[in-house]
Amino acid sequence: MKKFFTLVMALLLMSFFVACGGGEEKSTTPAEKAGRTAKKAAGYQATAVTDGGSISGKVSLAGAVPEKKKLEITKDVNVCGKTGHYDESVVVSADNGIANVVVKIVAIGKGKAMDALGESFTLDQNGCVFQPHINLVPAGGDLTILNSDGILHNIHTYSEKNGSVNVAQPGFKKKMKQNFAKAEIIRVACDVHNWMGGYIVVADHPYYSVTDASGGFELTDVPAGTYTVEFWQETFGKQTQEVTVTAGAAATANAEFAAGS
Ligand SMILES: [Cu+2]
Repeated sequence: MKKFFTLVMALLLMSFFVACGGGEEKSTTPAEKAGRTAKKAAGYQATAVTDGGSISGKVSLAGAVPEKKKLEITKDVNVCGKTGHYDESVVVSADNGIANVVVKIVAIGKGKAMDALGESFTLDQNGCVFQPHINLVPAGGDLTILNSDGILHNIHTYSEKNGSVNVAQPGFKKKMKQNFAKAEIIRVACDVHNWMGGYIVVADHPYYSVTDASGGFELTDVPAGTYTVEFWQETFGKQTQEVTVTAGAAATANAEFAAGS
């Protein structure tokens, strides 16, 4: 009996030490993290956002959902023609949500750290399609460009603020990198396959989002304040809205584009 009692006591003591030890995590405050990861984005200051709010919503198309336009594949059919290709200039869900709309806060001076945008940024050429169609990349950061197809592609960007890129990427060159210094939305095309198109969105702060397949988006950890939110769609252009965010609360900003607008 005495032996049993000693064993129970030992187990109790062990669990006590395990419980205490588990709580000793090395913590990093948001301020430390923000300071450590502040990138070169000129004019933007990373600070700790302790009681931020959010802005979320849906971008919709007014009127009937347009029919998907199938594209004709005229080159490298054995690689590019494996899957169907559709026009991506307006991608609309069954309930009128528009995908691939770039949503951003205009001219926000400070807030969460730049790395909230993500850590690696990759544009793949896969099946002779740019994936993803819209690529976010932080100003001063690298975009990794992959060629998963094993055939010749030619990356060609149409930029105004950054230098233009016009580089062949033969099938054997699986990976290359490009740096974009200034905030801008840049159209990217392939000179070999004229149906290939996408956009590189160079961000000078982390409050950017791209709408998902159903048109939804969310901007998180937004410091309280009143902001201009911009919605950019490659065919319909841009529109803005004023949105007020209160500390710790969720604000809604829905937008609507009309076909032909
Ligand atoms: Cu190509």
